[in-house]
Amino acid sequence: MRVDIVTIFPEFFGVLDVSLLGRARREQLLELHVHDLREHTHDRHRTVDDTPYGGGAGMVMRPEPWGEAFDALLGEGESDAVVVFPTPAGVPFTQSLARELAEESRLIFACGRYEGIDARVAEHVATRARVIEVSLGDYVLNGGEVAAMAMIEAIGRLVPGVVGNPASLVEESHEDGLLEHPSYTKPAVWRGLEVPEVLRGGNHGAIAAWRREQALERTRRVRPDLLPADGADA
Ligand code: 6GU
Repeated sequence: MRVDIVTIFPEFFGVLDVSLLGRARREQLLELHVHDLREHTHDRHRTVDDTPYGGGAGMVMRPEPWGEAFDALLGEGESDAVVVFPTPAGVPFTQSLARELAEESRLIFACGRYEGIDARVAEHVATRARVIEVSLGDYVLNGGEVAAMAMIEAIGRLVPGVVGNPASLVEESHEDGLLEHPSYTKPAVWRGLEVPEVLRGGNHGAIAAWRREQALERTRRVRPDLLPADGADA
């Protein structure tokens, strides 16, 4: 998979060199390219923003640098890339969207700052590629950079080969619509706290049933919105 990121803060993305994604990058499972939006400005101050039409607080990113950046990335004709605009006004980013995007050959993340990007940019890019505006959740970040990083990590680890043991992807929170059961390792007793007996038994049927019950209980307690409204087990 190839991922392009356009940002006025390329240095944010240095962390993509460490850990699992860093290795995936070195092994060429993920090809990541970070682009500085200011390369597409032509004035002395490398201006990327201006005051909003209609008034109001804050600044809006001007469309021209974005237009040039997309011209450079998309080329002529229709592109097979999916363009992601991280924004708190987008559709929720979920594990299912991460799975869908992990199947794509090319993603472009357009990271806006300030009060957003002139709305014509997404409208224009949508005539040349598939565009989605995506939000991490119901809170506000200063810009799309940290959100893009979170999405790239969630998507990147689903690309085949990035996570060493694919079985570990199956048992996680959200993969089956439930939160994950609690996990334990050695020692069996730590500071007076015991690992549940059933996990030390080796009865795999009993262990699976216990884990499912724990996952259900935890989901009911902290995320009842994830369960079907009729109260039936997921
Ligand atoms: Cl994707 N961007 C920004 N700026 N804030 C957010 C967000 C995205 N998701 C939640 N808050």
